[in-house]
Amino acid sequence: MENHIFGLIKEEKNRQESTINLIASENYASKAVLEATGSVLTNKYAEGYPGKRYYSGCETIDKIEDYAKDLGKKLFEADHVNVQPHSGSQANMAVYLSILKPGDTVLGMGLGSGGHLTHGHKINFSGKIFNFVPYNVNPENELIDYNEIEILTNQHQPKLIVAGASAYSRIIDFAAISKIAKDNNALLMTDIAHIAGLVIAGLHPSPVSVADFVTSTTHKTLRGPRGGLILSTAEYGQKLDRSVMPGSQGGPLMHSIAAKAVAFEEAQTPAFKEYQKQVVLNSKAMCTEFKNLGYHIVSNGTDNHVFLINLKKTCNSSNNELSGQEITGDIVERALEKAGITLNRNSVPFDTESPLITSGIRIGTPAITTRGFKENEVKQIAHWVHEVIKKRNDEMFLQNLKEEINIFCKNFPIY
Ligand code: DSN
Repeated sequence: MENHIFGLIKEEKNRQESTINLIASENYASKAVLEATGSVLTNKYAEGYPGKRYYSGCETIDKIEDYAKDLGKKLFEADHVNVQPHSGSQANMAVYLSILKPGDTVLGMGLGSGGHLTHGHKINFSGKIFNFVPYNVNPENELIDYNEIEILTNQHQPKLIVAGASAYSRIIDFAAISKIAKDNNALLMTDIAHIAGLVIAGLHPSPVSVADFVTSTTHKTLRGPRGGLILSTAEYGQKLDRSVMPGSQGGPLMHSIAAKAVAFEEAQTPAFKEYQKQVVLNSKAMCTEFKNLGYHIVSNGTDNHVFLINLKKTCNSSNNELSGQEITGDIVERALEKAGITLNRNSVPFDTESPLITSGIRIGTPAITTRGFKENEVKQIAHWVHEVIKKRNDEMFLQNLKEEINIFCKNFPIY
């Protein structure tokens, strides 16, 4: 079928195939996931849960949701799972509404330290409805400061602590935060949207046995369809389900739930574990290459799929090529886009620039690893990024590099 929108979908597919994607929260879903997402399941209304729907004709739908739940529980070794959240934000909202009242105090990682909007930012529903107190990374080493979490918890006696991040490159000690929560009679929600795939593969400690709630998206390292999920202890299962539907959502997106089940099946395979290992190897290799080029990596390295570069501190004494340059995240993001490399500008801890400008960029390896890039390729990409930063005003250079990257990408087809 050729019409305007299908032409544009083709155009977007070509963009994805011919450019390098370093956006840490994106990935390329398998053809099977795409097929389930684009299936006739999109036609069906199924408000409610398996066996308790508000519509007839849900016999097959029930089997699909039950199957997705069984796989999800097995994959994460959780007591209870809800696969209906339309997104990570909806998942977080459903947890908050299941246990908090407006005005309740919650501790969450500040956006500037790598947290997420829904972890209490004042312009987000979370910060508007609840009294969020932010915790930040240590200004010296840029690592989560567990002492500060303990002090703030003692001081504010939150009902809930939210752990997890969108831009943090180190292992998070969920067990330590759980102990602080328990000592203060607070509940713990961990948001593993970014690291879910690493958790499944055993490359990051799982929070499932130490947290009351675990939320995630399904489309980042997990490599499924866009969507969310929530895991909880058996104790909170019923409350949580009511908070998702009817509390904060209506009809579930059954095509997306089916695609989540397909992704869960894929995540059980040895190939998925190998993929996650390579994601981390690539991240570490690329990070080291940037360090060798004189860049300041936030927290001085990475343990996972992502790392941040503070462009304001790019220069060190061994690299005077970059010294004294006034570079911001937005300038680098735009120049890289012209050269066929996509990533996002990102605030760095205690950033003095606005979130629209930023002093940093965030680099992630989930997508490029899916298309088959290994250490050699990611080192090459680090050098390309470096060249673009140096020659960001040279339009001819950026155009030529875009063509070179297009040819390079043809060796690594996505679909
Ligand atoms: N927008 C996602 C990210 O890029 O990390 C978080 O929701």
